Amino acid sequence: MRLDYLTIFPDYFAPLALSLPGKARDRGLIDVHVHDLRSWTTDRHHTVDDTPYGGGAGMVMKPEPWGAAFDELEVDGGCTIVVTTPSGEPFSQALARDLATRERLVFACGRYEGIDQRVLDHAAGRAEVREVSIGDYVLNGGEVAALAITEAVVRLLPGFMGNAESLTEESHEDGLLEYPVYTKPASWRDLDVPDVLLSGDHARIARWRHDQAERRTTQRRPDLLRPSSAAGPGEWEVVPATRGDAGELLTLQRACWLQEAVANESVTGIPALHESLDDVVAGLAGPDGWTTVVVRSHGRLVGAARGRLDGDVWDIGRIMVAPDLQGRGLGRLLLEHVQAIAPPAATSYALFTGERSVDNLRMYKKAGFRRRPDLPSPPLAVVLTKPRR
Ligand code: JD8
Repeated sequence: MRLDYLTIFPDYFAPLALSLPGKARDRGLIDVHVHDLRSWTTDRHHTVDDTPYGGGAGMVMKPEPWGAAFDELEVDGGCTIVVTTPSGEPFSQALARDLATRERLVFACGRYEGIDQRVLDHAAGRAEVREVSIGDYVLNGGEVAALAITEAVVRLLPGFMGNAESLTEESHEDGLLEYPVYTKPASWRDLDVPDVLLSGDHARIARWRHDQAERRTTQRRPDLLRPSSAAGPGEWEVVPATRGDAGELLTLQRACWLQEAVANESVTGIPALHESLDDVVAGLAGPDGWTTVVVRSHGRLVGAARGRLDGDVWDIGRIMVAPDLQGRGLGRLLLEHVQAIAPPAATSYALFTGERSVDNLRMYKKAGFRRRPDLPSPPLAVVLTKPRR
């Protein structure tokens, strides 16, 4: 992954040579370039700011140096420009995973009161632009946020973490906060390590750790456990799934795939009918790479879908609508949404459904998908694909 940083304080990025990013550079996993924005100014004072139109305190960053920088950095060649700003979308582990799929990130780090809005509007015509905030507090500039996002993204790059497995157990990976950790000595200043951890009983240890993680999450971050926000009737809002949706998702998928089983006279070949709650939680947690979205109505989970990147194909799956609400366009809404959230690396879509699922087949054909008998498909199912326009 190539990483470019545009800033008037290039020294802020000296830490990139240290710790994690340092190792990633040595291994050639990342290619870092830090640029001083002033090198794209034309006056002898290297001016990058001016007074705000409409008045008000502070200064605003001028557009010209940014435009010249984007030109020289050739941002048209398929990069993602990450503008760190307090008014950006919230940074999260899910967004970190998404950004980790990019070939190149260009960080635009503002200062003063911010960057002239035309810079972002202009950039959006040349590359994917993500305005991102690392939290609801005010910093003096975008550099610290760019460093934080860099660390969260780089450590997810394939081949970076010695044991990728450890990534799956982390906070925000499975929707729970971390359990407490201990090391030697077993007793320290009259404080002892919990006996369970010295028991060698791995199942009991796993249960204890899970309970601790749930307890901590309930106390400190109940929002992580609350099912995703409810939309009123008619306002079907597709939102990212949370761990708190798992139970209802399991119920909905069993209801929907029972219909599929009846339609296709097969129960055995349908994984969705054989999954446990833990399987659904794991599917939500992210290690399998799925991005899951849900729809609620009256607080009830009535629809869901998911997608993940397989090479340059966006695999779409588990599109489901509550049986009593089918035929009202919710399936089409979910299909449109799950296509729209595909990352730039995806050049086509793929999905499969039961060969006798006539309603599904009609909906997919209407949406531009075409059957692909030439591609391998699960038993009693057909694969459909669609090029990305
Ligand atoms: C970029 C200028 C300072 C912000 C007037 C203070 C991110 N989570 C975050 N908090 N703050 C930032 C951030 C702050 C920035 C810039 C990011 C560029 N400032 C401005 C508006 C109010 N000053 C951030 N990510």
